[in-house]
Amino acid sequence: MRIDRIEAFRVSLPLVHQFQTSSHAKTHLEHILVRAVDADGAVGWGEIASPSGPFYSPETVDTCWLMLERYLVPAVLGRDWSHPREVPALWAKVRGHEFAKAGLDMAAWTLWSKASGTSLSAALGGTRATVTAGVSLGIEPTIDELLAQVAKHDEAGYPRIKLKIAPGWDVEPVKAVKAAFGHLQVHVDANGVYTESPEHDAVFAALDEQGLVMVEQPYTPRALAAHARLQARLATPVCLDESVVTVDDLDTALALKAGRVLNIKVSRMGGLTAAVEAHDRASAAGMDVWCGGMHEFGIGRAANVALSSLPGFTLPSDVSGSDKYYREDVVTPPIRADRGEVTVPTTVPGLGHEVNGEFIRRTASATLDQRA
Ligand code: OSB
Ligand code: MG
Repeated sequence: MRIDRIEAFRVSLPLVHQFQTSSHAKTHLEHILVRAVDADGAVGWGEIASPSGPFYSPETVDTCWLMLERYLVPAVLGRDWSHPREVPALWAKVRGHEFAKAGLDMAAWTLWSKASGTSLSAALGGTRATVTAGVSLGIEPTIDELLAQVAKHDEAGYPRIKLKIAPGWDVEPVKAVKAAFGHLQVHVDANGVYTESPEHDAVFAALDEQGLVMVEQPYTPRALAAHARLQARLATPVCLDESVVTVDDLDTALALKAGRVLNIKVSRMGGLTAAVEAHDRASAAGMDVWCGGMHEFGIGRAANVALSSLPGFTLPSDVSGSDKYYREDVVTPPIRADRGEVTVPTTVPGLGHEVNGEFIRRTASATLDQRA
């Protein structure tokens, strides 16, 4: 297989509900959608779901655009490969920039699965026909507003709620949600803003009493030893997100026992190829995994659903329906969750959703177009 043309589109969608994390608030999200065309005219789409600012990872939409244009697209165009697993080797000399790489890797997988007449799920090794979705809720202005958000998603049937926490917004909101919604699985995500300090140690000791499914990324990404020390004294599993960017990071985390759960994100790890490898290694080591999200539009969200159909994804994934985030999505049909279950497309070759290329071209604020 050979990709002869790659286009990329910067597309912005308004969010249904503003999302606040420990670092910033968002009302719109801008992602880069990648369209790859092979020598026979077959098309594969990928999504670069980088946040606009460098607060989750060092990457931004602008750095992704620059890397695509200058290094990554030229590395892929006109090169022969027979399986998408071989594609990351084409840009192996480029260090980092996993979000940008993930969009191209995803385009290669969707192109290959479509051209070979298999669903993306089957191509990745998926075995499940439906996957369980959880929702991720941002920091709300008040506990009452948080409880209203939880109630809305509880009524929609999602079995797991993840709450963003930050110093000053942690034990109290968690206790309020656990008290009102005892039947829900609750998990917290700190996005790395806590430190090893008596004050924060007390927060984790209190959260440990709440029967949470996991505590995600309490400390800054490189602090693997600190995560290991925390895991050693908590009954609650520690989950790693930002700490694991490469499969080598996962090896280090396993060696240090830095956490019992892994959030696998296609974007953070540089694509589906790396995500499948992380799944295989973590599952073999007895680590529970689930698929995290970056508020993906429909292309990345459909890829997350396909990935979540692999057997090791035993915990609910952040693959809530498109309607939790966006009024209008870039794929038809949008991703739908029914009582927290998302059906995995298994019969249609490729992504399993039509990409609305016309909408993407019409709304793009910038376009890149390179040919071999
Ligand atoms: O840490 O998981 C995170 C979104 C942006 C940046 C970081 C994170 C998130 C989410 C999104 O929690 C979850 C989703 O896409 O449903
Ligand atoms: Mg996270």
